[in-house]
Amino acid sequence: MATENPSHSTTNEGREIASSTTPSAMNTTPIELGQIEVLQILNEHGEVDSGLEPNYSNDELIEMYTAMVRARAFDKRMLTMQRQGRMGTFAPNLGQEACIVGQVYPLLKDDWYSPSYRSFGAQLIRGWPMEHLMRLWAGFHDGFPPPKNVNDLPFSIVIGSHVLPAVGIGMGMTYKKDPHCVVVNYGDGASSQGAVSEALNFAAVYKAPVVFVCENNGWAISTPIEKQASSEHFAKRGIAFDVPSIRVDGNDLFAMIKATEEATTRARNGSGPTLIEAVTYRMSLHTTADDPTVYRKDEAVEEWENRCPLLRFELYLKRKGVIEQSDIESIEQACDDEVIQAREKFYAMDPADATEIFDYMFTELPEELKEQKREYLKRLSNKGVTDE
Ligand SMILES: Cc1ncc(C[n+]2csc(CCOP(=O)(O)OP(=O)(O)O)c2C)c(N)n1
Ligand SMILES: [Mg+2]
Repeated sequence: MATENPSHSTTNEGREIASSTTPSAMNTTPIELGQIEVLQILNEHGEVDSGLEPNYSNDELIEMYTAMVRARAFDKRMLTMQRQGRMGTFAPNLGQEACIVGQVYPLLKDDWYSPSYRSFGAQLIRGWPMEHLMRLWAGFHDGFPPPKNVNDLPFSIVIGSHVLPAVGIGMGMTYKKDPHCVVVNYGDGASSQGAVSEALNFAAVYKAPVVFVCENNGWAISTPIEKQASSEHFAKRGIAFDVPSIRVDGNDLFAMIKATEEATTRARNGSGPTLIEAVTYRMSLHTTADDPTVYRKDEAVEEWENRCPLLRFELYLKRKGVIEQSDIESIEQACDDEVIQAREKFYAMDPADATEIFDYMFTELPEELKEQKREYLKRLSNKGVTDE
Protein backbone atom coordinates (compact mmCIF):
# COMPACT_ATOMS: atom_id res chain seq x y z
CA MET A 1 0.00 0.00 0.00
CA ALA A 2 2.97 2.26 -0.18
CA THR A 3 3.05 3.11 -3.86
CA GLU A 4 0.67 4.73 -6.21
CA ASN A 5 -0.57 3.10 -9.37
CA PRO A 6 -1.58 6.09 -11.51
CA SER A 7 -3.72 3.93 -13.80
CA HIS A 8 -6.19 3.57 -10.95
CA SER A 9 -6.62 7.28 -10.38
CA THR A 10 -9.77 9.09 -11.29
CA THR A 11 -11.40 12.43 -10.61
CA ASN A 12 -14.50 13.19 -8.60
CA GLU A 13 -16.23 16.54 -8.94
CA GLY A 14 -12.89 18.26 -8.68
CA ARG A 15 -12.15 16.11 -5.65
CA GLU A 16 -9.32 14.09 -7.09
CA ILE A 17 -8.94 10.48 -6.11
CA ALA A 18 -5.22 10.97 -6.50
CA SER A 19 -2.23 10.71 -4.27
CA SER A 20 -0.29 13.59 -2.88
CA THR A 21 3.23 14.28 -1.80
CA THR A 22 2.61 17.80 -0.56
CA PRO A 23 5.72 19.05 1.22
CA SER A 24 5.56 20.41 4.71
CA ALA A 25 4.63 24.05 5.17
CA MET A 26 8.06 24.44 6.83
CA ASN A 27 10.15 24.81 3.74
CA THR A 28 13.48 24.44 5.53
CA THR A 29 13.17 20.66 5.87
CA PRO A 30 10.35 19.37 3.68
CA ILE A 31 8.70 16.26 5.10
CA GLU A 32 7.80 13.55 2.63
CA LEU A 33 4.25 12.45 3.42
CA GLY A 34 4.65 9.34 1.36
CA GLN A 35 2.67 8.08 -1.56
CA ILE A 36 -0.85 6.96 -0.90
CA GLU A 37 -2.14 4.16 -3.08
CA VAL A 38 -5.30 4.93 -5.02
CA LEU A 39 -7.61 2.12 -6.01
CA GLN A 40 -10.32 1.84 -8.60
CA ILE A 41 -11.18 -1.44 -10.35
CA LEU A 42 -14.60 -0.77 -11.91
CA ASN A 43 -15.02 2.70 -13.39
CA GLU A 44 -18.22 4.68 -13.79
CA HIS A 45 -18.73 3.29 -17.31
CA GLY A 46 -18.79 -0.25 -15.95
CA GLU A 47 -15.34 -0.96 -17.41
CA VAL A 48 -13.12 -3.18 -15.35
CA ASP A 49 -9.36 -2.93 -14.94
CA SER A 50 -8.50 -6.31 -16.49
CA GLY A 51 -5.38 -6.70 -14.37
CA LEU A 52 -7.40 -6.36 -11.18
CA GLU A 53 -10.71 -7.99 -12.15
CA PRO A 54 -11.71 -10.32 -9.32
CA ASN A 55 -12.55 -13.91 -10.04
CA TYR A 56 -16.03 -14.22 -8.52
CA SER A 57 -18.59 -16.77 -9.64
CA ASN A 58 -21.81 -15.51 -11.22
CA ASP A 59 -23.69 -16.38 -8.03
CA GLU A 60 -21.27 -14.36 -5.92
CA LEU A 61 -21.54 -11.39 -8.29
CA ILE A 62 -25.32 -11.50 -8.13
CA GLU A 63 -25.21 -11.83 -4.33
CA MET A 64 -23.04 -8.73 -3.90
CA TYR A 65 -25.12 -6.75 -6.40
CA THR A 66 -28.30 -7.79 -4.56
CA ALA A 67 -26.84 -6.52 -1.27
CA MET A 68 -26.59 -3.04 -2.83
CA VAL A 69 -30.11 -3.21 -4.28
CA ARG A 70 -31.44 -4.37 -0.91
CA ALA A 71 -29.84 -1.38 0.82
CA ARG A 72 -31.36 0.97 -1.73
CA ALA A 73 -34.81 -0.63 -1.42
CA PHE A 74 -34.71 -0.23 2.36
CA ASP A 75 -33.53 3.36 1.99
CA LYS A 76 -36.39 4.26 -0.35
CA ARG A 77 -39.18 2.76 1.75
CA MET A 78 -37.82 4.20 4.99
CA LEU A 79 -37.87 7.67 3.46
CA THR A 80 -41.48 7.20 2.36
CA MET A 81 -42.49 5.88 5.78
CA GLN A 82 -40.85 8.86 7.45
CA ARG A 83 -42.68 11.27 5.14
CA GLN A 84 -45.94 9.49 5.98
CA GLY A 85 -45.30 10.09 9.68
CA ARG A 86 -44.76 6.38 10.38
CA MET A 87 -41.02 6.43 10.98
CA GLY A 88 -38.65 8.54 13.05
CA THR A 89 -35.74 10.60 11.74
CA PHE A 90 -33.74 8.55 9.27
CA ALA A 91 -30.31 8.93 7.62
CA PRO A 92 -30.42 7.83 3.96
CA ASN A 93 -27.47 6.17 2.27
CA LEU A 94 -28.39 6.72 -1.39
CA GLY A 95 -25.29 6.54 -3.61
CA GLN A 96 -23.04 5.06 -0.92
CA GLU A 97 -24.15 1.44 -1.35
CA ALA A 98 -20.84 0.11 -2.73
CA CYS A 99 -18.97 1.69 0.13
CA ILE A 100 -21.25 0.32 2.82
CA VAL A 101 -21.57 -3.18 1.35
CA GLY A 102 -17.89 -3.50 0.46
CA GLN A 103 -16.63 -2.58 3.93
CA VAL A 104 -18.30 -5.57 5.61
CA TYR A 105 -18.34 -8.05 2.76
CA PRO A 106 -15.01 -9.68 3.73
CA LEU A 107 -15.89 -9.77 7.44
CA LEU A 108 -16.28 -13.11 9.22
CA LYS A 109 -19.10 -13.69 11.67
CA ASP A 110 -16.71 -13.51 14.63
CA ASP A 111 -15.14 -10.26 13.46
CA TRP A 112 -16.61 -7.07 14.89
CA TYR A 113 -18.27 -4.08 13.23
CA SER A 114 -18.77 -0.64 14.71
CA PRO A 115 -21.13 1.24 12.42
CA SER A 116 -22.11 4.89 12.09
CA TYR A 117 -25.75 5.92 11.75
CA ARG A 118 -25.68 5.68 7.93
CA SER A 119 -24.71 2.01 7.85
CA PHE A 120 -27.96 0.04 7.51
CA GLY A 121 -26.75 -1.53 4.24
CA ALA A 122 -23.89 -3.13 6.19
CA GLN A 123 -26.05 -3.98 9.20
CA LEU A 124 -28.40 -5.93 6.91
CA ILE A 125 -25.45 -8.03 5.74
CA ARG A 126 -24.27 -8.52 9.31
CA GLY A 127 -27.64 -10.07 10.25
CA TRP A 128 -29.86 -7.27 11.55
CA PRO A 129 -33.45 -8.05 10.50
CA MET A 130 -35.06 -5.16 8.62
CA GLU A 131 -37.88 -4.82 11.14
CA HIS A 132 -35.28 -4.57 13.92
CA LEU A 133 -33.67 -1.61 12.11
CA MET A 134 -37.11 -0.07 11.61
CA ARG A 135 -37.71 -0.35 15.33
CA LEU A 136 -34.39 1.37 15.90
CA TRP A 137 -35.16 4.29 13.58
CA ALA A 138 -38.64 4.61 15.04
CA GLY A 139 -36.86 5.45 18.29
CA PHE A 140 -37.65 2.34 20.33
CA HIS A 141 -34.76 1.47 22.62
CA ASP A 142 -35.12 -2.26 21.89
CA GLY A 143 -34.08 -1.57 18.28
CA PHE A 144 -30.63 -0.39 19.31
CA PRO A 145 -28.93 -3.49 20.78
CA PRO A 146 -27.65 -5.78 18.04
CA PRO A 147 -29.46 -9.08 17.53
CA LYS A 148 -28.03 -12.11 19.37
CA ASN A 149 -24.85 -13.50 17.84
CA VAL A 150 -24.21 -10.39 15.76
CA ASN A 151 -20.84 -8.92 16.73
CA ASP A 152 -21.77 -5.32 16.08
CA LEU A 153 -21.85 -2.30 18.33
CA PRO A 154 -25.00 -0.21 18.41
CA PHE A 155 -24.31 2.95 16.46
CA SER A 156 -23.66 6.20 18.24
CA ILE A 157 -25.15 9.52 17.19
CA VAL A 158 -22.21 11.30 18.83
CA ILE A 159 -20.00 11.38 15.77
CA GLY A 160 -16.59 9.74 16.03
CA SER A 161 -17.24 8.45 19.55
CA HIS A 162 -17.76 4.86 18.38
CA VAL A 163 -14.27 4.71 16.88
CA LEU A 164 -12.57 4.48 20.29
CA PRO A 165 -14.53 1.45 21.56
CA ALA A 166 -13.84 -0.23 18.21
CA VAL A 167 -10.12 0.15 18.87
CA GLY A 168 -10.66 -1.05 22.43
CA ILE A 169 -12.20 -4.24 21.06
CA GLY A 170 -9.24 -4.63 18.71
CA MET A 171 -6.76 -4.17 21.54
CA GLY A 172 -8.69 -6.75 23.54
CA MET A 173 -8.38 -9.18 20.64
CA THR A 174 -4.61 -8.71 20.58
CA TYR A 175 -4.45 -9.24 24.34
CA LYS A 176 -6.51 -12.43 24.14
CA LYS A 177 -4.72 -13.64 21.00
CA ASP A 178 -8.07 -13.69 19.23
CA PRO A 179 -7.30 -13.78 15.48
CA HIS A 180 -10.24 -11.63 14.38
CA CYS A 181 -10.55 -7.97 13.47
CA VAL A 182 -12.79 -4.93 13.75
CA VAL A 183 -14.13 -2.65 11.03
CA VAL A 184 -15.27 0.81 12.05
CA ASN A 185 -16.67 3.49 9.76
CA TYR A 186 -17.01 7.22 10.26
CA GLY A 187 -17.43 10.28 8.07
CA ASP A 188 -15.30 13.12 6.79
CA GLY A 189 -16.95 15.32 9.41
CA ALA A 190 -16.27 12.86 12.22
CA SER A 191 -12.60 12.93 11.22
CA SER A 192 -12.39 16.34 12.88
CA GLN A 193 -13.34 14.86 16.25
CA GLY A 194 -10.46 14.32 18.65
CA ALA A 195 -11.73 10.82 19.41
CA VAL A 196 -10.87 9.68 15.88
CA SER A 197 -7.25 10.88 16.17
CA GLU A 198 -6.96 9.28 19.60
CA ALA A 199 -8.31 6.04 18.20
CA LEU A 200 -5.87 6.05 15.26
CA ASN A 201 -2.98 6.66 17.62
CA PHE A 202 -3.96 3.88 20.04
CA ALA A 203 -4.51 1.47 17.17
CA ALA A 204 -1.12 2.29 15.66
CA VAL A 205 0.82 2.07 18.93
CA TYR A 206 -0.82 -1.21 19.98
CA LYS A 207 -1.02 -2.66 16.45
CA ALA A 208 -4.73 -3.22 17.01
CA PRO A 209 -6.47 -5.29 14.33
CA VAL A 210 -8.75 -2.46 13.24
CA VAL A 211 -9.82 -1.28 9.80
CA PHE A 212 -10.80 2.39 9.79
CA VAL A 213 -13.16 3.23 6.95
CA CYS A 214 -13.43 6.99 6.50
CA GLU A 215 -16.46 7.57 4.28
CA ASN A 216 -15.61 10.81 2.54
CA ASN A 217 -19.05 11.64 1.15
CA GLY A 218 -18.40 15.31 0.54
CA TRP A 219 -20.58 16.66 3.34
CA ALA A 220 -21.02 16.82 7.09
CA ILE A 221 -24.66 17.94 7.10
CA SER A 222 -24.23 21.33 5.34
CA THR A 223 -20.45 21.61 5.82
CA PRO A 224 -18.56 20.80 2.61
CA ILE A 225 -15.15 19.16 2.61
CA GLU A 226 -13.29 22.43 1.95
CA LYS A 227 -14.65 23.89 5.20
CA GLN A 228 -14.00 20.69 7.12
CA ALA A 229 -10.35 20.09 6.38
CA SER A 230 -7.42 21.87 4.77
CA SER A 231 -6.72 18.77 2.69
CA GLU A 232 -9.41 16.74 0.98
CA HIS A 233 -7.20 13.66 1.29
CA PHE A 234 -8.36 11.98 4.47
CA ALA A 235 -6.05 9.01 3.90
CA LYS A 236 -3.19 11.32 4.88
CA ARG A 237 -4.51 11.31 8.42
CA GLY A 238 -3.63 7.64 8.74
CA ILE A 239 -0.10 8.21 7.44
CA ALA A 240 0.36 10.82 10.17
CA PHE A 241 -0.21 8.11 12.77
CA ASP A 242 1.87 5.54 10.91
CA VAL A 243 -1.22 3.61 9.87
CA PRO A 244 -0.99 2.21 6.31
CA SER A 245 -3.61 4.08 4.33
CA ILE A 246 -5.30 3.83 0.96
CA ARG A 247 -7.68 6.05 -1.03
CA VAL A 248 -10.40 4.04 -2.69
CA ASP A 249 -13.17 4.84 -5.15
CA GLY A 250 -15.99 4.31 -2.68
CA ASN A 251 -18.55 3.87 -5.48
CA ASP A 252 -16.66 0.88 -6.83
CA LEU A 253 -17.76 -2.27 -5.03
CA PHE A 254 -14.80 -4.32 -6.28
CA ALA A 255 -12.31 -1.75 -5.02
CA MET A 256 -14.04 -1.48 -1.65
CA ILE A 257 -14.06 -5.26 -1.21
CA LYS A 258 -10.44 -5.62 -2.30
CA ALA A 259 -9.20 -2.86 0.00
CA THR A 260 -11.18 -4.25 2.95
CA GLU A 261 -10.05 -7.80 2.20
CA GLU A 262 -6.40 -6.76 2.26
CA ALA A 263 -6.87 -4.65 5.38
CA THR A 264 -8.75 -7.36 7.31
CA THR A 265 -6.13 -9.95 6.31
CA ARG A 266 -3.35 -7.67 7.54
CA ALA A 267 -5.27 -7.07 10.78
CA ARG A 268 -5.94 -10.76 11.41
CA ASN A 269 -2.33 -11.75 10.83
CA GLY A 270 -1.06 -9.29 13.42
CA SER A 271 0.15 -6.52 11.10
CA GLY A 272 -2.06 -3.88 12.73
CA PRO A 273 -4.52 -1.25 11.56
CA THR A 274 -5.28 0.19 8.12
CA LEU A 275 -7.17 3.30 7.10
CA ILE A 276 -9.35 3.15 4.00
CA GLU A 277 -10.57 6.49 2.72
CA ALA A 278 -13.63 5.76 0.60
CA VAL A 279 -14.43 8.62 -1.76
CA THR A 280 -18.17 8.71 -2.35
CA TYR A 281 -21.03 11.18 -2.30
CA ARG A 282 -24.08 11.71 -0.15
CA MET A 283 -26.73 11.92 -2.88
CA SER A 284 -29.68 12.38 -0.58
CA LEU A 285 -30.52 14.25 2.59
CA HIS A 286 -28.23 14.24 5.61
CA THR A 287 -31.25 13.00 7.52
CA THR A 288 -34.95 13.46 7.04
CA ALA A 289 -34.57 16.59 9.21
CA ASP A 290 -32.37 18.17 6.53
CA ASP A 291 -33.06 20.12 3.33
CA PRO A 292 -29.89 20.14 1.19
CA THR A 293 -31.44 22.44 -1.44
CA VAL A 294 -30.61 25.40 0.81
CA TYR A 295 -26.86 24.72 0.75
CA ARG A 296 -25.93 22.83 -2.42
CA LYS A 297 -26.70 22.94 -6.11
CA ASP A 298 -28.50 20.17 -7.98
CA GLU A 299 -25.70 20.06 -10.57
CA ALA A 300 -23.25 18.69 -8.00
CA VAL A 301 -25.61 15.82 -7.30
CA GLU A 302 -26.30 15.20 -10.98
CA GLU A 303 -22.59 14.83 -11.62
CA TRP A 304 -22.49 12.02 -9.09
CA GLU A 305 -25.56 10.29 -10.51
CA ASN A 306 -23.30 9.21 -13.38
CA ARG A 307 -20.99 7.58 -10.85
CA CYS A 308 -23.79 5.58 -9.28
CA PRO A 309 -22.36 2.39 -7.75
CA LEU A 310 -25.32 0.28 -8.83
CA LEU A 311 -25.43 1.54 -12.37
CA ARG A 312 -21.78 0.72 -13.09
CA PHE A 313 -22.15 -2.73 -11.54
CA GLU A 314 -25.24 -3.42 -13.66
CA LEU A 315 -23.35 -2.34 -16.81
CA TYR A 316 -20.52 -4.67 -15.87
CA LEU A 317 -22.82 -7.62 -15.14
CA LYS A 318 -24.77 -7.13 -18.35
CA ARG A 319 -21.63 -6.83 -20.45
CA LYS A 320 -20.28 -9.98 -18.84
CA GLY A 321 -23.53 -11.78 -19.61
CA VAL A 322 -24.28 -12.48 -15.94
CA ILE A 323 -27.67 -10.75 -15.92
CA GLU A 324 -30.16 -9.07 -18.24
CA GLN A 325 -32.47 -6.12 -17.66
CA SER A 326 -35.31 -8.48 -16.69
CA ASP A 327 -33.09 -10.00 -13.94
CA ILE A 328 -32.38 -6.54 -12.59
CA GLU A 329 -36.10 -5.85 -12.40
CA SER A 330 -36.75 -9.18 -10.61
CA ILE A 331 -34.00 -8.49 -8.08
CA GLU A 332 -35.36 -5.00 -7.42
CA GLN A 333 -38.86 -6.38 -7.00
CA ALA A 334 -37.72 -9.14 -4.63
CA CYS A 335 -35.80 -6.64 -2.47
CA ASP A 336 -38.74 -4.26 -2.33
CA ASP A 337 -41.08 -7.14 -1.39
CA GLU A 338 -38.72 -8.03 1.44
CA VAL A 339 -38.84 -4.46 2.76
CA ILE A 340 -42.64 -4.39 2.53
CA GLN A 341 -42.89 -7.64 4.50
CA ALA A 342 -40.58 -6.24 7.18
CA ARG A 343 -42.62 -3.04 7.24
CA GLU A 344 -45.82 -5.01 7.87
CA LYS A 345 -44.13 -6.93 10.71
CA PHE A 346 -42.92 -3.65 12.17
CA TYR A 347 -46.40 -2.09 11.98
CA ALA A 348 -47.84 -5.15 13.76
CA MET A 349 -45.40 -4.90 16.70
CA ASP A 350 -46.45 -3.50 20.05
CA PRO A 351 -45.27 0.03 20.57
CA ALA A 352 -42.56 0.44 23.17
CA ASP A 353 -43.40 1.71 26.61
CA ALA A 354 -42.77 5.43 26.24
CA THR A 355 -41.67 5.73 29.86
CA GLU A 356 -38.81 3.24 29.47
CA ILE A 357 -36.33 5.88 28.36
CA PHE A 358 -35.53 6.54 32.03
CA ASP A 359 -35.01 2.91 32.96
CA TYR A 360 -31.65 1.69 31.71
CA MET A 361 -28.93 4.15 32.65
CA PHE A 362 -29.11 4.25 36.46
CA THR A 363 -30.02 1.68 39.13
CA GLU A 364 -31.21 4.55 41.31
CA LEU A 365 -32.56 7.48 39.29
CA PRO A 366 -30.89 10.79 40.30
CA GLU A 367 -33.23 13.46 41.71
CA GLU A 368 -33.20 15.71 38.63
CA LEU A 369 -34.10 12.78 36.37
CA LYS A 370 -36.89 11.78 38.74
CA GLU A 371 -38.21 15.30 38.31
CA GLN A 372 -37.84 15.07 34.52
CA LYS A 373 -39.63 11.73 34.54
CA ARG A 374 -42.56 13.19 36.52
CA GLU A 375 -42.80 16.10 34.06
CA TYR A 376 -42.54 13.76 31.05
CA LEU A 377 -45.26 11.43 32.36
CA LYS A 378 -47.51 14.42 32.92
CA ARG A 379 -46.97 15.55 29.33
CA LEU A 380 -47.65 12.06 27.95
CA SER A 381 -50.82 11.94 30.00
CA ASN A 382 -51.93 15.37 28.74
CA LYS A 383 -51.36 14.16 25.18
CA GLY A 384 -53.38 11.03 25.86
CA VAL A 385 -50.40 8.71 25.31
CA THR A 386 -50.64 7.24 28.84
CA ASP A 387 -53.37 7.08 31.49
CA GLU A 388 -51.31 8.55 34.32
C1 LIG B 1 -19.95 15.19 18.67
C2 LIG B 1 -21.05 15.60 17.72
N1 LIG B 1 -21.04 16.85 17.20
C3 LIG B 1 -22.01 17.22 16.33
C4 LIG B 1 -23.02 16.34 16.01
C5 LIG B 1 -24.09 16.75 15.02
N2 LIG B 1 -23.89 16.02 13.76
C6 LIG B 1 -24.61 14.93 13.46
S1 LIG B 1 -24.15 14.26 12.02
C7 LIG B 1 -22.99 15.44 11.75
C8 LIG B 1 -22.17 15.44 10.50
C9 LIG B 1 -21.34 14.23 10.35
O1 LIG B 1 -20.75 14.22 9.10
P1 LIG B 1 -19.84 13.04 8.64
O2 LIG B 1 -19.00 12.59 9.76
O3 LIG B 1 -19.18 13.46 7.40
O4 LIG B 1 -20.87 11.85 8.35
P2 LIG B 1 -22.05 11.79 7.29
O5 LIG B 1 -23.28 12.31 8.00
O6 LIG B 1 -21.68 12.61 6.12
O7 LIG B 1 -22.21 10.36 6.96
C10 LIG B 1 -22.97 16.35 12.80
C11 LIG B 1 -22.07 17.51 12.88
C12 LIG B 1 -22.99 15.06 16.60
N3 LIG B 1 -23.92 14.15 16.31
N4 LIG B 1 -22.00 14.70 17.44
MG1 LIG C 1 -19.74 13.13 5.46
